[in-house]
Amino acid sequence: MSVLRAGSHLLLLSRPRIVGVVNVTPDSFSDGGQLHDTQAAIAHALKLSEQGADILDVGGESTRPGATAVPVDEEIGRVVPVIEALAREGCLVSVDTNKPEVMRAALAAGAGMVNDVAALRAPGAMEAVAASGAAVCLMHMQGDPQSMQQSPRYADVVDEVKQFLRARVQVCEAAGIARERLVIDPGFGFGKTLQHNLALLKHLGELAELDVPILAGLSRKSMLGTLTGRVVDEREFAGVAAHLMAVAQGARLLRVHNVMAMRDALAIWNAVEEYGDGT
Ligand code: HH2
Repeated sequence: MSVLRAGSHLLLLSRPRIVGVVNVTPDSFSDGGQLHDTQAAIAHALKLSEQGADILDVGGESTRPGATAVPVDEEIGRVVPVIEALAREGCLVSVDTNKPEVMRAALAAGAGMVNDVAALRAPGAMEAVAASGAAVCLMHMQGDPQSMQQSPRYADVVDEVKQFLRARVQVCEAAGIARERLVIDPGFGFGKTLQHNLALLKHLGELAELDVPILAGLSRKSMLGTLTGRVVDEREFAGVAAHLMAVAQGARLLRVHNVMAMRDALAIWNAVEEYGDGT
């Protein structure tokens, strides 16, 4: 049975798990000052946990196309107090960052996982995770958030993403990060056209060959908007549908904003999986 070792936590992946998004960015809460934003983020995260999130993914910098970078100290100031409070409550917390300094501060604050859209490619990132017992999500991205959507190109998107992730898994293992601590993610929307995203969703199961749990992050993404004509906060139904398709292709972790909607969908999935063969 597949497990994820994440610091002091051991997460069984016999059924799909929910990663709840906790953005501590000025545009995600009311921006009533740092303390207010911290308290609002903690309250929001605890609500997601009650609703069924297995992992709380705390991020202090937006990675949306064209987003501007946040200085290291500011990012640490945003995420560390939130991580400390959630870890104290016994939650499994992941930090959504690509900066080694932020990783180290978050791990010291109690994070059990690093979620890196750059797959530990920044100098020092690999070492920061290797020196801890934390899990890590390795995501594929073509280019960087500033320019990635300008003209993404692949000869074969599924194969290129798979080869990239295979190489990153090998580098991690060579650095001493055991396979049980690894998660891979094709990075929907990160340097991909609609066509690329659809190909990755349809053929997500091919990544299972790498024998590492797969995370899918489709929640509120622009591909859902393009297909449905819906604005960001009206994409929940489309997101649930897309995530269930990912689960059918073997995804074991789903990064979502609306935990309750995903939990209900997975209740159906899990029941069919468990009892569907009975008489
Ligand atoms: N998507 C976003 C951020 N982090 N991490 C992983 N592993 N996979 C993803 O698909 C992924 C991610 C972007 O989503 P969102 O949280 O809505 O935006 P922001 O980066 O502004 O917080």
